[in-house]
Amino acid sequence: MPHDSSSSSGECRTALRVCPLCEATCGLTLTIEGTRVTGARGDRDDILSRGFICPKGASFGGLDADPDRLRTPLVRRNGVLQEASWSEAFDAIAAVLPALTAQHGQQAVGLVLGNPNVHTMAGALYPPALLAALRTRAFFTASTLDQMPKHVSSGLLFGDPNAIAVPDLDRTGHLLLLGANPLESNGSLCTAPDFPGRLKALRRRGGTLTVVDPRRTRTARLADRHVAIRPGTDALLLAALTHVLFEEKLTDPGALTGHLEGIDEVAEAVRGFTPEAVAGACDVDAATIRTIARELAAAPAAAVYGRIGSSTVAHGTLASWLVDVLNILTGNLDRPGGALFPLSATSRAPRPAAPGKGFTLGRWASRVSGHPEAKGELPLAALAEEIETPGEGRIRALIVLAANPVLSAPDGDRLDRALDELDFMVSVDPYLNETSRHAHVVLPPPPPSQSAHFDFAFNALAVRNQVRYTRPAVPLDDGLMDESEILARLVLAVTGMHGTDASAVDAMIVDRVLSKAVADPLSPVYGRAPAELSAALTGRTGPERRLDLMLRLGPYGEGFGADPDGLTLDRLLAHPHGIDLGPLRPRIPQVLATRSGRIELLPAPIAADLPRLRSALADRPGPDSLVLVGRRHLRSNNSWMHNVAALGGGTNVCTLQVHPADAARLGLADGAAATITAVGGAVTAPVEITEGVRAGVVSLPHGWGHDRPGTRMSVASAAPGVNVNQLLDGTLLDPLSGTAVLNGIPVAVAACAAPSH
Ligand SMILES: Nc1nc2c(c(=O)[nH]1)N[C@H]1C(S)=C(S)[C@@H](COP(=O)(O)OP(=O)(O)OC[C@H]3O[C@@H](n4cnc5c(=O)[nH]c(N)nc54)[C@H](O)[C@@H]3O)O[C@H]1N2
Ligand SMILES: Nc1nc2c(c(=O)[nH]1)N[C@H]1C(S)=C(S)[C@@H](COP(=O)(O)OP(=O)(O)OC[C@H]3O[C@@H](n4cnc5c(=O)[nH]c(N)nc54)[C@H](O)[C@@H]3O)O[C@H]1N2
Ligand code: SF4
Ligand SMILES: [Mo]
Repeated sequence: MPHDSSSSSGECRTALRVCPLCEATCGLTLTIEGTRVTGARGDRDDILSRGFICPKGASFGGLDADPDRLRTPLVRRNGVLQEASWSEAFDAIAAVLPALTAQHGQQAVGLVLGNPNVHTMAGALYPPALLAALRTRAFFTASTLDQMPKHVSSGLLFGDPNAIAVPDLDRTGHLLLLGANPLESNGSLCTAPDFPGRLKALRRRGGTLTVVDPRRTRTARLADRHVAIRPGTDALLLAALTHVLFEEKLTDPGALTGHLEGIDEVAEAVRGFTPEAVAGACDVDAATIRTIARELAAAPAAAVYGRIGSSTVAHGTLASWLVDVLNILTGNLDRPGGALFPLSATSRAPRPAAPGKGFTLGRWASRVSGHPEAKGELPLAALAEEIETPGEGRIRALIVLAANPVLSAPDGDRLDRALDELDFMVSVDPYLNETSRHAHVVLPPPPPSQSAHFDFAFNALAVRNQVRYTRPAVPLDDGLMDESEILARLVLAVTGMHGTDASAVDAMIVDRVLSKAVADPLSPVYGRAPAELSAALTGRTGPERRLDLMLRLGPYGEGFGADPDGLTLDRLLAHPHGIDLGPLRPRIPQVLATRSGRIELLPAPIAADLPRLRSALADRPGPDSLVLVGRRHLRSNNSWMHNVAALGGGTNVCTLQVHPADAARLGLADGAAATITAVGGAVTAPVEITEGVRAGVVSLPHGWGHDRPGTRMSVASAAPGVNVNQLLDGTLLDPLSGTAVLNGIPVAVAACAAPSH
C-alpha cells in the first residue's frame, strides 16, 4: 500500500479521511468512484477509532454530495443574492469593509465563529489572524452557547482557559457524568471514538457509571445509577458532594497537595450546601447524595465529567468549577484513571513550571448590556442588541464563519431582523440557510472530501495522545476554493492587502512564529536563522507548512534537528492511520499558569458568585410548573445536517417529549400538537409522550426551524421543525461566562387545536 493514504485500482479506490462531523474524530475509509464518495466505513487500522463509525460518518458521501451545497460564491446585487466569481466576491468585500472601519471605527465590524471551525483546518489556522486584522472587540462564538463556563473555570483554577482535563475513560474505575449524553452526541470535551463501547468496557472491568440527567437517556440506561435531577440544579448537587467530602473527612488530594491553595476556603464556602439543604431544590434525596460522594472518594480512580446540561445553565461556571474541585479533592485530577490534561502534538512544548499571568475576566464589557468579556468574547446572545442599538460602536457589518446563530442562539426572530439592518455581511458557509441568507457575500467552502483534515482542537481533548493527518481525498473541483484560501483572502481583503497572493498570510505567520522561537532561550531553535528554518519546512500548501512548523516545534517535534526521531509532517504522512503518542500523563505543575503557580481553588469571581447559588437553595417549582431541556439525536448535528435525507426520520424528529403524568394533566395526546410558551415567544410542536423525561420536564431538540424563506435547503425545509431558541429572549445568561441558559427554561405547554408542522 502506498504511503499517501490512498490506493488506486481502476476507477474505484479508497482514501482515508478523519471524520469532521463530531468530536469523536473517527478515521474513515472512503470509497471513491471517479471523484465521487460512494461509501464510508470505519478505518480498522485507525490508531484511535479502530474501525468505529456512526450513522453520520456512514452518510459522509451523501453529505459531501448534497446538491444544495453552494458551488459558487453569491453576491447581493440589487437586493438579490446571485452567483458570482471569486474575484467579484472578494472585490465586493475589499470595497466595503476597510472603508467602513475607516469611517465608523474598528468596533463597527463584528466577527462570529460557529462550531464547524473546530472541525476544519481553516477554522483553526485563520480566525486568529482575521480577528487581529479586524482589531474588533465585537467577537462572538458558539462557545457562549456551549463550553465557555469550562474555559472560565479552567482559567480561574489553572490560569489557562484551555487547560481542560478530560476523563481518562479507558482506565477509570468510576465515572460520574452530568448533563452529557455521549451515546447520542458521541462525546464532547472528551474525544473518544466509540464512547458507548468505552463505557461498556468500564462496566465490564467492574467500574461504575453514575449518570445525572433529567432525561432517561440511552447513556443513563447504561448506567449503574441514574439520578433524574431537576434541571439547572447541578451546581447545588456538586456543592453538596463537595460538602460531604469535607464533612466526612474524605478529601485526599494526594500528589496535588503541594500545588493547591484555598482548600480551607472551599470547605468554608460549601458549608451551607449540605445534602439535606440541596435535596429539595435538586429533587435528589440526601442519602443518595451522600452515597455518591462516598463512592467517589472510595474509588481507586474516578472522574467527574460535566457537559452541556451542566454548562448551558444559570450556574454553568460554578458547576464547571465544582467538577474540577471534586476531581482535585479526591486526588483524581492529573492522575491516571482520573481526569488528565492531554498533550497534543501541535500544542506548545512543555516548559519548566513557573507562575504565569493568570486569567482575567471582564477586561472590557459589551456596549449595550455591559456583559463582561470572557476569553476575549462577548455573549452570542447579545449580538442582536449590539446591531440594533444606535450609538458609537454599533455593529454595522458582520463576518460570519461557519455559524448559524439565527437557529443556534436565543431569539432567532430578533437576530433575523437585526441581520437585515446590517450595512454588510459576509458568510463563509456551504449552505444558504437561516443566517447566510442575510449575507451580502456568501463564500462556500468545498465539501469535506476535497479538504485536508487535522484536528487542532480535538487532539488536545482526546483520551489518548495521538496525531493523524489526512490530505484531500478528492482533488478540488474546478471553480471551488479551499477554505484555507478563502479565509486567507478574507484576511487580506479586510486589511487593505486585497489582491496579494493568499500564501502571503501563511508566510507572514510562519515568519512571526519563527522569529519568536529563535529569540526564546527555551526553544530548540534558539539563536538560529528564521530563513534557514522556514526553508526546511515541507508541505504542498501553506497550511501544510504551518502544520509542519507546529509539529516540529511541538512537544513531540524533531525541533529542526534537536530530536531526529521527533515528529515532522513527512513523518506523519508516512503513518496514514495516525501515530499513537501514548496514554495521558500527569502534567501538573507544568500546566499551571496562575499568578501563584498553584491551583487556585477558590478564585475571587467564583466566591463572588456563590451567594447567587445559595439563594437557589430555596427554589421550589410549583406543583404544575414545567421546565424545558434540550436533547441531541445521533443522526443530526446542531442546525446543519437536516438536509441529508439519509439521516432524517425515525427518532431524528423535532418533537416535544412530555412525561405521561404531565401529558395527562395537560390533556396532551401523543402525536397531537402542543404550544410551548416562554419569555421569548411560543412554538408549536408534536407531542411525544415518554417516560424518558422526568415529570415536570419537557424536551425539544435544537437546530430546527427551517421554514424561513430565501434559504436553499430543500430537504430540511420540507420537514422544518421548530426553533426551540425562539422560546428565549437572550437575557438569561450565566453571568461569569456570558453563556446563554439553554436548559432549565420555565415554559407553559398547552394542547393546540391547529395542526403542527
Ligand atoms: N437550545 C439549544 N441551543 C443550542 C444548543 C443546545 O444544546 N440547545 N447547543 C449549542 C451548541 S453546543 C453549539 S456548538 C451551537 C452551534 O451553533 P452554530 O455553530 O451556529 O451552529 P451549527 O448548526 O453547528 O452551524 C454551523 C454552520 O456551519 C456551516 N458549516 C458546516 N460545515 C462547514 C464547513 O466545513 N465550513 C464552513 N465555513 N461552514 C460549515 C453550516 O452550514 C452552518 O451554517 O448551538 C448551540 N445552540
Ligand atoms: N448526534 C449529535 N452529536 C453531537 C451534536 C449534535 O447536535 N448531534 N452536537 C455536538 C456539539 S456542538 C456538542 S457541544 C456536543 C454536546 O454533547 P453532550 O454534552 O453529550 O450533549 P447532549 O447530548 O445535548 O446531552 C446533554 C444532556 O444534558 C441533559 N440535561 C439538560 N439539562 C440538564 C441539567 O440541568 N442537568 C443535567 N445534569 N442534565 C441536563 C439533557 O437531557 C441531555 O441528555 O455534542 C456534539 N455531538
Ligand atoms: S462518531 Fe462522530 S466522528 Fe465518528 S463517524 Fe460518527 S460523526 Fe463521525
Ligand atoms: Mo457545541
